[in-house]
Amino acid sequence: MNIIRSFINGEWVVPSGERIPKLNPATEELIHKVASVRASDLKNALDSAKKGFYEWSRTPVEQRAELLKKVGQLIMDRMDEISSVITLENGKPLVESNMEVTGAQMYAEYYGAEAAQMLRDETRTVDFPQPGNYEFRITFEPLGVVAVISPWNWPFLIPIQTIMPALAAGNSVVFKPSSLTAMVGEKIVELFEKAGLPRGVLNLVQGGGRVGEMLVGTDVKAVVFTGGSKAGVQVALNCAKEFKRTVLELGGSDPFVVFDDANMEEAVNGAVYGRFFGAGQICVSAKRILVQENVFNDFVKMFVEKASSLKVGNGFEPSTDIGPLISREQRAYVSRAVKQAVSAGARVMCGGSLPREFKKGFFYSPTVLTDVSLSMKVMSEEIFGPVAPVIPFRDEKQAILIANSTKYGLGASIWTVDEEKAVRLSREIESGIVWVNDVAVTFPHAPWGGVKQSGVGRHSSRYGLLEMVNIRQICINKMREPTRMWWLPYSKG
Ligand code: TXE
Repeated sequence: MNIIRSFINGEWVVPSGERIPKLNPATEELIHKVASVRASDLKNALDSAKKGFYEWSRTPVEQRAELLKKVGQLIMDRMDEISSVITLENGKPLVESNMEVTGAQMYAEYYGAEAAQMLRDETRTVDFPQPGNYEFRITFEPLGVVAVISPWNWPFLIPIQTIMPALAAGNSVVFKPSSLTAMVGEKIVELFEKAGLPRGVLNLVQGGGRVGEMLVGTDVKAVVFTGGSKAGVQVALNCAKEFKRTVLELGGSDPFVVFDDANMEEAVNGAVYGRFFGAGQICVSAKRILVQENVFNDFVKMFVEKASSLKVGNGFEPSTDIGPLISREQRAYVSRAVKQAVSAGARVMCGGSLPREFKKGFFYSPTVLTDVSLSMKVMSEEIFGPVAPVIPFRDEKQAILIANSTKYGLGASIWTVDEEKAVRLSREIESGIVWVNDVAVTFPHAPWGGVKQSGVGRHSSRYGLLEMVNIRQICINKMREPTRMWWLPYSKG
């Protein structure tokens, strides 16, 4: 039986903690077991990361950036191997795994090319009380050991998105992938090892939520957590005790708003992709579809037609559009939410059940629901599965009201030919990201993150890099006078 390892202090190890079995979500076969770390392994990882930090933080940023570029090259060289491990563990179609790998390479290239310039010292002068009296140097110092905790739905891209800026800034990292995609975690660390990252700068600790919690409780200086809002709150509370820097990229229930002036075919295709890629298990999936009432019926007809034509199957089959859900529990949750909606009056336009043709695998049919209300779970909670509730709206005002009627605030997607209207609406919708006539695209150049229960902080772009540093001011007084007018004593005689 293949055992998934950890990487501590530059060595691959098989810790003696709990063994977590991992099933192939498409076949339910046992593919490997994850060897969880124990507290003593975590301590070793932390000790090693602290030593790694000493060396890495003193390595010139240009040299650090070169290493990231090397990792980017290795990512492309090993694309097929990485993609097939992603599909094996996560279940998504190979073409989506390839998209993940290509996206990750863009991050390596971006931070490899830009980090040095983004972290260059800045100098400002302040004319107080006389011209040029004060000079400020603004410097960007690494924080120390950063914990990176990641989920299973983008098991390759998300760790790369978050590890790259942490390392570029001069931090060392202890990385904990989801136990559901632990082998992808191994692959990531192998790339950095092969690229020649010094010992201790990146450690890998395997295990479930409890290991994540223990890691947050160590003396790491920052936690970059991507996952569900429930665990995110726990992480925030645990970090608050010591004011650890936190970046929390959490769940979402994104509105997808279609106006009557939109290009309908494009909007329908966007909704099909936005809701069903990754089997709907994406933080920025189009989880609630809002359509202006005068085009509602036409939209639904076209949407249902396309959704029901998608092919569900094993991600390794080239004809597959939608793979399985990650686990039996996840599918049961999705199925319960649909049943709850139906019993409260929702109409199933397609799907709404487990596809009959599969004897094994955690598959669920692409589902479209109408006659939904805001109180149903499919509208109020984050449903991680291929389920699209569609709801009509009258005008802009009502669209905003429905769009904001959620505790989440990650992304939103607006479809209209009227750009002014789209921008006006974007500023009213409570979210960190808005796409206009597009959905769920991501680039390293633009900040990514949410508001409300979707989290705090940003990754990607310079904003993401700046989360990984202590922004320091060095204030230099250029005057050469024995006193300042605001110094004691206040009565100067
Ligand atoms: O999350 P979980 P999952 C969100 C997505 C969805 C969730 C799915 O919207 O809500 O992620 O991922 C570890 N202390 N995003 O089910 O269960 C756990 O072992 C410390 C948002 O994996 O929260 C795993 O490694 N760690 C997004 C990781 O946390 C803990 C992009 C996530 O687990 C822990 C992608 C604890 N108390 C997915 N409990 C975005 N906003 O960009 C669990 N873990």
